[in-house]
Amino acid sequence: MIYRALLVASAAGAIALGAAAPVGAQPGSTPFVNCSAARAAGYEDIPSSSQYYGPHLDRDNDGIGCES
Ligand SMILES: [Ca+2]
Repeated sequence: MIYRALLVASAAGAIALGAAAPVGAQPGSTPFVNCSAARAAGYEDIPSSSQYYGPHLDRDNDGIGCES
Protein backbone atom coordinates (compact mmCIF):
# COMPACT_ATOMS: atom_id res chain seq x y z
CA MET A 1 0.00 0.00 0.00
CA ILE A 2 2.71 2.47 0.97
CA TYR A 3 4.83 1.32 -1.95
CA ARG A 4 1.98 1.97 -4.36
CA ALA A 5 1.52 5.48 -2.97
CA LEU A 6 5.21 6.21 -3.46
CA LEU A 7 5.04 4.93 -7.01
CA VAL A 8 2.11 7.20 -7.82
CA ALA A 9 3.81 10.18 -6.16
CA SER A 10 7.02 9.71 -8.11
CA ALA A 11 5.14 9.29 -11.38
CA ALA A 12 3.27 12.53 -10.71
CA GLY A 13 6.57 14.24 -9.98
CA ALA A 14 8.06 13.04 -13.24
CA ILE A 15 5.05 14.34 -15.15
CA ALA A 16 5.32 17.72 -13.42
CA LEU A 17 8.99 17.98 -14.32
CA GLY A 18 8.34 16.92 -17.90
CA ALA A 19 5.62 19.52 -18.29
CA ALA A 20 7.89 22.39 -17.29
CA ALA A 21 8.57 24.63 -20.27
CA PRO A 22 12.18 25.10 -21.28
CA VAL A 23 13.59 28.28 -19.82
CA GLY A 24 16.66 28.66 -22.00
CA ALA A 25 17.06 29.53 -25.64
CA GLN A 26 16.96 25.93 -26.76
CA PRO A 27 13.80 25.47 -28.85
CA GLY A 28 11.73 22.50 -27.79
CA SER A 29 8.28 21.33 -28.73
CA THR A 30 6.51 23.74 -26.39
CA PRO A 31 5.84 27.48 -26.55
CA PHE A 32 8.62 29.77 -25.48
CA VAL A 33 8.43 31.04 -21.93
CA ASN A 34 8.40 34.61 -23.20
CA CYS A 35 9.40 36.66 -26.23
CA SER A 36 12.86 37.31 -24.84
CA ALA A 37 13.49 33.57 -24.94
CA ALA A 38 11.94 33.36 -28.41
CA ARG A 39 14.08 36.16 -29.80
CA ALA A 40 17.18 34.74 -28.13
CA ALA A 41 16.50 31.57 -30.10
CA GLY A 42 15.91 33.53 -33.30
CA TYR A 43 12.12 33.30 -33.39
CA GLU A 44 9.83 36.25 -34.10
CA ASP A 45 6.39 36.54 -35.68
CA ILE A 46 5.41 33.12 -34.43
CA PRO A 47 2.13 32.00 -36.05
CA SER A 48 -0.55 30.38 -33.93
CA SER A 49 -0.04 27.18 -35.91
CA SER A 50 3.53 26.92 -34.61
CA GLN A 51 4.43 24.62 -31.76
CA TYR A 52 6.33 27.56 -30.30
CA TYR A 53 3.29 29.83 -30.20
CA GLY A 54 1.46 30.51 -26.97
CA PRO A 55 -1.27 33.00 -26.09
CA HIS A 56 1.09 34.57 -23.54
CA LEU A 57 3.33 35.54 -26.50
CA ASP A 58 0.48 37.28 -28.31
CA ARG A 59 -0.80 40.16 -26.22
CA ASP A 60 -2.91 41.67 -29.00
CA ASN A 61 -4.34 38.24 -29.75
CA ASP A 62 -4.01 38.50 -33.53
CA GLY A 63 -2.58 35.01 -33.94
CA ILE A 64 1.03 36.13 -34.27
CA GLY A 65 3.30 35.91 -31.28
CA CYS A 66 6.34 38.08 -30.61
CA GLU A 67 5.92 40.48 -33.52
CA SER A 68 9.17 41.89 -34.82
CA1 LIG B 1 0.24 39.44 -31.84
